[in-house]
Amino acid sequence: MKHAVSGKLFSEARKYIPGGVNSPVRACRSVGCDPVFITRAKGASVFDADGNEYVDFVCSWGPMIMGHSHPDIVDAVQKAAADGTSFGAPTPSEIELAAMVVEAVPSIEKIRFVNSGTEATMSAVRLARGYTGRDVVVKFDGCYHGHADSFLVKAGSGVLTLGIPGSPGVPEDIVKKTVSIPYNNEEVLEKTLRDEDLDIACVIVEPVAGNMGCVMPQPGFLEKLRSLTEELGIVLIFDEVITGFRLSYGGAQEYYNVLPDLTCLGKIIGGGLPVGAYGGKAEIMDQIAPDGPVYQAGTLSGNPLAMAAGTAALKLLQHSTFYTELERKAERFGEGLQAIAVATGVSTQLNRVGSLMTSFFTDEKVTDFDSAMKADTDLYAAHYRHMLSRGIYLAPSQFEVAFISAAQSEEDLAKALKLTEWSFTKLL
Ligand code: HOZ
Repeated sequence: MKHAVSGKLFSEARKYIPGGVNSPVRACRSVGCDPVFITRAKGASVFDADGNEYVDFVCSWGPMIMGHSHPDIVDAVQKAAADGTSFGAPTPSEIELAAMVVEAVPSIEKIRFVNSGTEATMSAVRLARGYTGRDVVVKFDGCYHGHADSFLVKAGSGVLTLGIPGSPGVPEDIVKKTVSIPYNNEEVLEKTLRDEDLDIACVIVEPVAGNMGCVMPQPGFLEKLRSLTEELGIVLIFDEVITGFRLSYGGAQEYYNVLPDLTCLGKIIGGGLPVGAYGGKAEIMDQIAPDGPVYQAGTLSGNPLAMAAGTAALKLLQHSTFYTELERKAERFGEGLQAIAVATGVSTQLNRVGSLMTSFFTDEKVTDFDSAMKADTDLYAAHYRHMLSRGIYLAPSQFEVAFISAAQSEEDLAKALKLTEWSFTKLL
């Protein structure tokens, strides 16, 4: 496969954009190659500027659960755009999407739309602090909640991929207000939450960690988190930016039957347009301005194009067999990956829940940040390059997830499995 045009575009991009990208992982540094530049996408495929086609397992990092350019979503966006792209005023379309989310997500009684997952998480934390009158945020090592100051402590995603321990520019005083503890460790969790010297406002968690690769909650972990936070009056925030409308129509909280106080959403609820949202108990949400004193605002919040795309996407997800079919497809694909690992003798650990999965290049179980860090990232990098060269578009980092979409056909997945076998054989 030739990538000459992408190569030229990357050189051009680097003149104007730091690192040539608008989000660090896209620079592909940890997989030892330059990024391909995508010009269009349809269904399960993305196409690069050189005309190459790839089966897409990145799915725009989650939103494209229906695949790309779904006609219903494109139609909804085109119709909305014809009526104006932004008003900075209330619109009927935001009520429609808000009502659908409130109906779908068990713990959400009221919701506020913002423009990204980062905005959602930072606003939810401010709200939790305002509501409780306390300052400290507890998070989990390797979980990623966007790039707001409070979260860049032992964070996942690009921070982990690029090996950045924290970030210059985050004031020490803010770091002191964030406590990061191991994921899936009930003992440390209980000790931390019961520490009377800590003035804990909230715990924020990805109910399935998706930014150190896919790491599932161990049985009982989310339940313990819920019961402790409830007992201690600490606000529990689920960051469901990835898992919302992904694991089930009601998200991870429905899937695991554990209900948080606040939930952050993004990705799928925007149907591929920039969106974020946070919602939860009315008693807490009513603390937001103008009803309450906690301030948060946004010119493009509730943008009519994003609302139209999100509403169209959610309608498609309401099909009665949507999630069971997606689960079955993902399960078969996961089994195929495991069979290849066994047959070729390449040690991998497959972590999968629903249509989210990561094959870690390690022979030890991956249950937290430390075990994820044992993965052989050089092996992943070589595998990534093999797969890219044959038309399979994976996340350019061992510490991200692969997404299965409704658009991937059995043939697409069979092709990916065949090439995985070829790649693994070459790795030995
Ligand atoms: N932090 C995102 C994945 N977990 C990457 C987003 C992007 O590069 O678009």
